[in-house]
Amino acid sequence: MESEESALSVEVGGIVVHQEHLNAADQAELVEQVRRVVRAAPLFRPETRSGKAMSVRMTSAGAFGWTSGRDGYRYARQHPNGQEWPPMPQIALDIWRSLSGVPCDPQSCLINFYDADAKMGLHQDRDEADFDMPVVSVSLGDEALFRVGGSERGGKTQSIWLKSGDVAVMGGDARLNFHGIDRIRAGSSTLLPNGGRINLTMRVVE
Ligand code: MD3
Ligand code: FE
Repeated sequence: MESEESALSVEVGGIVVHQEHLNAADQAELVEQVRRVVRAAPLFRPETRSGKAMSVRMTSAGAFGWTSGRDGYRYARQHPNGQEWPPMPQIALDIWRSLSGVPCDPQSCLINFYDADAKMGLHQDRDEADFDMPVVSVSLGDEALFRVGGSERGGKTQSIWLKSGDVAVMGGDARLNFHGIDRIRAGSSTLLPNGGRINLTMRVVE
């Protein structure tokens, strides 16, 4: 399997985007691996911290997954249905091993599904124990307008379209930068037969 070295890598707001890191065949295989996860751990719609339903649907793989509920927003060892999360997609794990720059494996692979209208507001990822550990993200399907700022809310931001097969690595000072997805460009990819976008983010949690 995995990928030739990325054709191109660009830096935006301290985040390194390895463009077209995954070739078409590996993208299709990773989609199959994601489908296997979703069959075992169905997508659900978490609530935001303010209690509204998010437009993005989610599930997870690996030892820990992201959940939201009455007891708040947290990493948990079980899906809301009470079962443990399925194993991480192998292609995603291989990407982490080649690009994360750290010798340990991720403990969580969050899988976000965006339909044409979904978005994710600007936020920081700060529920992990060690911010020296990077986050590695893989985009599949329709293009997404990704926005990244600094570590303070309200600062300047930069935007970049993330495309299918792109891998973003958030490490160092960029790890606590505010970021979000403003919109999805419907119909920009044929990878997913019904359209939409899948994003996988791998993290060390503990
Ligand atoms: C920058 N996901 O799951 S991935 C998230 O496309 C999340 O689904 C977005 O933000 C998505 O938390 C963006 C790129 C990303 C992920 C984690 C980051 C950028 C990041 C953590 C720190 C800084
Ligand atoms: Fe995030």
